[in-house]
Amino acid sequence: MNENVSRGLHERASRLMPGGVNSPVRAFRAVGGSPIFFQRASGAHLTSADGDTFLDCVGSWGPAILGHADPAVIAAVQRVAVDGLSFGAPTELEVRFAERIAQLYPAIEMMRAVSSGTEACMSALRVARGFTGRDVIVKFEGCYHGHADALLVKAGSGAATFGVPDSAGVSATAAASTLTLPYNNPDALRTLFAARGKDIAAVIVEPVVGNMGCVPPLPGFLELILELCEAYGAVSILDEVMTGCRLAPGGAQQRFGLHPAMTCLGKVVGGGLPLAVYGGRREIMEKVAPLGPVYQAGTLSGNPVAITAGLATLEQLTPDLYEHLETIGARLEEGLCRGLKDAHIPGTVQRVGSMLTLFFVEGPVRCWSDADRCDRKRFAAWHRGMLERGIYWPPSQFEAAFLSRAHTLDDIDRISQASAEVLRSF
Ligand code: HOZ
Repeated sequence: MNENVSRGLHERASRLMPGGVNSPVRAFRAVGGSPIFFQRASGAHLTSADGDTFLDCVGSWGPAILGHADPAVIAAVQRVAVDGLSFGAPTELEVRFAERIAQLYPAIEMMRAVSSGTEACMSALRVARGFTGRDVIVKFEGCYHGHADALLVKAGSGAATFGVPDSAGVSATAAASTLTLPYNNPDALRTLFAARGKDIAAVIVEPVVGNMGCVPPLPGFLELILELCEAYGAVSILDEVMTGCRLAPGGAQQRFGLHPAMTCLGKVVGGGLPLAVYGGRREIMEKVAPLGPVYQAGTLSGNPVAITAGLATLEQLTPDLYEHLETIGARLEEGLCRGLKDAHIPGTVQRVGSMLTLFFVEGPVRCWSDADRCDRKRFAAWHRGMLERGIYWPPSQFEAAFLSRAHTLDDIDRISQASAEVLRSF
């Protein structure tokens, strides 16, 4: 692997961008070395600026469920782009997109398109506060819902990766109304509601956590959140930015049979372009301006090119796709576990569908304090070994890997073999 061009680019980038990147985890600080700069992606493969090809397990952190540069999505984007990139006015495309989302997510009776998952979660919280007239937000340690002030409290993803779960620059006032609980702990949730239930505006949760690595919910945990919210007049918000359209066309809520008050979507719904959605029960969403008093707006919201990429992706979310994702996901889980066992390395693989994490700690990992016990040094060495074998894995122990329609069984076996080889070398 030749990294000279990437290193040179990173040096130039570092003069102008913090860490030389536009999003922290990309900087490779958690795994050492300097980040690979990319030029092209196609199917399951990425080509670096150095001319190396990698088998990709990041999938742009989730959106690339069909594989990179899916021909139908690219063709649709090219067709629509010539008609104008942004109007700042409504289009028929947005109507078709909203109709499709409403079909896939019966709990979303009304919605807004925005440009990022951060924006979707931040707006959903504002609406929940406006609807309930209450301030308190409940989130779970290690869950990440974007970088809005009130949500950067005990956050996962990059915040966990760099050990700054409570960001500087967040005022005490912004953080004061955010209460955090351990994920998968029903007793803590019941106790909090018994004490503060009438103050709680919303509980926001990743239905399968991707941002402390992949952590599935224990049976009944999500149901309890929805039940308690309902009983106390609080708004339940499923943050399906990662899981939406990934675990099923209708996301985790379809997979687990849930009907939340509000939902946030991102990543897959935009097919690789900046697009996200928040929405939910009609009476809640009717609080949004111009119908109601909660303000939220955006010049690029509902951008026609992004909406087109989203629509062209949603059209391809067939049962075959999910069957394939389940098959390759299970095979990778099995292959990675075998590698750990054969090399006698303590670790566990957690997976739901096509999102998964190899944790360097004995499992199960049920919450942040479990994840926090991982051997980060070992992860960094493993990551480097995978990279040297042409596998591009998320450069943090606390992110999930994502598979796509473009991954073949041979690709999966190659990943498992590479992992086994690296683990044996420890
Ligand atoms: N925090 C994002 C995933 N959880 C990473 C985004 C990026 O670096 O592109």
